[in-house]
Amino acid sequence: MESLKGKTVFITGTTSGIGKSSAYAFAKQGANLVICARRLNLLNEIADDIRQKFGVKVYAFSLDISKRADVTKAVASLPEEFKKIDILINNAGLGRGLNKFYEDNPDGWDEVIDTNVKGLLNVTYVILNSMIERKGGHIINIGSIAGREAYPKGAVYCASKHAVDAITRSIRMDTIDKNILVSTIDAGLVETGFSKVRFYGDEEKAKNVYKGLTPLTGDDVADAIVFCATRPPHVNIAEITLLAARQASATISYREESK
Ligand code: 8X3
Repeated sequence: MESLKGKTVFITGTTSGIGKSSAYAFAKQGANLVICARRLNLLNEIADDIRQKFGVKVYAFSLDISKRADVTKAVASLPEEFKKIDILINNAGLGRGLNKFYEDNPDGWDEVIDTNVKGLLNVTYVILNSMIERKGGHIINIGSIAGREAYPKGAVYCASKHAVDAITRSIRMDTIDKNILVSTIDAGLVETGFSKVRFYGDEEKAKNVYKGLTPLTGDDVADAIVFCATRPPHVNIAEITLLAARQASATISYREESK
């Protein structure tokens, strides 16, 4: 296992779920963190807790990744000691609604595409350029099973995650001579705030998504991300598809009444 000690890891969407779990998992391995999200208070609490628990350096700032000018400015004005990003984890993303396309609320589309696709492009563009300048880096995208399969009622979310898959593969080709690694982690049912956001705060609907089986946790996915980031230099984990044990595909799961 390659050491993460002293490496700088930039994580988007770090206030909850996979992003938050990743921040703790990388800090535990001695990595310093650059973390961002829209909710600064919560982000600062996480940053303080991580500094205290693991003694690593953490730089936290508020960012809406869908605003390209803000992303460019924020990355350019990182404090000197955080400028050299070794690993970028493109985690920020969301779904809005689970409806047949012709019944869907178009208001959710922009948010999904602007964050999952354009936001990822905005962040990747600036950080990748700095990695190329320094001749090395690792980009780890958080895709989804929705980027491997389309499923009913998921047209826009699935499209956004298929886009992440295409971006991952294209950038891997574009940077093949630049000592850059590009990976994607595509998870299925992970119990985080994802479904609550997708259902606009409806807890009951969110809970039902994971009913009858034991879903993955953010920590399970963070484990896979750390694995991906700690292979010897001649190895690239191009993609990992991570499913709950009782999930066979995006739409096929085995659920038990008692769970
Ligand atoms: C979230 C997983 O199955 O709801 O990326 O699309 S799923």
